[in-house]
Amino acid sequence: KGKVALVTGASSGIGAATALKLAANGATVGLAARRIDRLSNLQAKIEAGGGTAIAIEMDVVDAASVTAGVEKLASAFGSIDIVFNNAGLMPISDMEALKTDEWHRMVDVNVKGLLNTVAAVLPHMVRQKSGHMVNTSSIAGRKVFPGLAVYCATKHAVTALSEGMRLELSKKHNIKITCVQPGAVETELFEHISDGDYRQQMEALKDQMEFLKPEDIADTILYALQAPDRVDIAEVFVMPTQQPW
Ligand code: NJP
Repeated sequence: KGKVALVTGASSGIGAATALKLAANGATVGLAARRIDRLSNLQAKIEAGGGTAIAIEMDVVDAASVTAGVEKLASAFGSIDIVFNNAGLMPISDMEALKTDEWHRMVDVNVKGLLNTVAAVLPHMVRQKSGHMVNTSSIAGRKVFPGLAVYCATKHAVTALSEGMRLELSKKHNIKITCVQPGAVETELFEHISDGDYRQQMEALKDQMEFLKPEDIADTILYALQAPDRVDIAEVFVMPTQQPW
């Protein structure tokens, strides 16, 4: 039977592109995010192409909503084989601007949201003695940039959590963990930047270089997921050719 996959942040960008590729490659895909209308449209698109998907309204910050969504998927299809922990946000600002709501929101979604998903899916994968978790970190999970101190802190946390889980889970429970670290990808991520100057800078960057497309990251993830059992692709760092920093 095809694998059952959960994708968080499936309503746009990298998550939507990856969900489409997973479905095109035979997986049954649970499409999770808050914007259910977008997820329903994506579900219809996947089904029109002969695939299987279900839209799952989920706020990753709300542990009960995550558990309910995971149980819905597992009970409908019998297992959870792949989880793409991808929901995230990046509202750039300097620390001195004290945008504390944005700081907390990033920690809540990018870190605690991921932990909520991990807590909900791990019991399934441990019981199955198999599974593959892919976590969206970033170049910001390897380096630090001005305006991005809190975002970088959250993505460094994702990198550390991924490696920690890999060390604990791969041999003992046959669960693979892959940490994906993209450079700039053309998605809606930048639309949530409330600081005018940084927003302008990001817009200007789009004229200076060609960003990655969400499908490029989806292809990378597919490559990691399709590796033979003996191959554990722990980290993948994917950059636009024209982004040298
Ligand atoms: O951005 P976007 P990306 N509960 O804005 C969801 C990382 N990344 O595809 O709930 C559940 O199109 C939101 O869904 P909704 C980035 O940090 C990107 O670029 O309906 N879901 C939407 O589907 C992030 O971790 C770049 O609003 C929640 C999705 O998150 C990941 O890639 C570079 C949620 C965001 O989609 C995907 O972002 C890089 C919640 N509470 C890393 N809050 C890049 N684009 O350049 C948000 O290194 N979502």
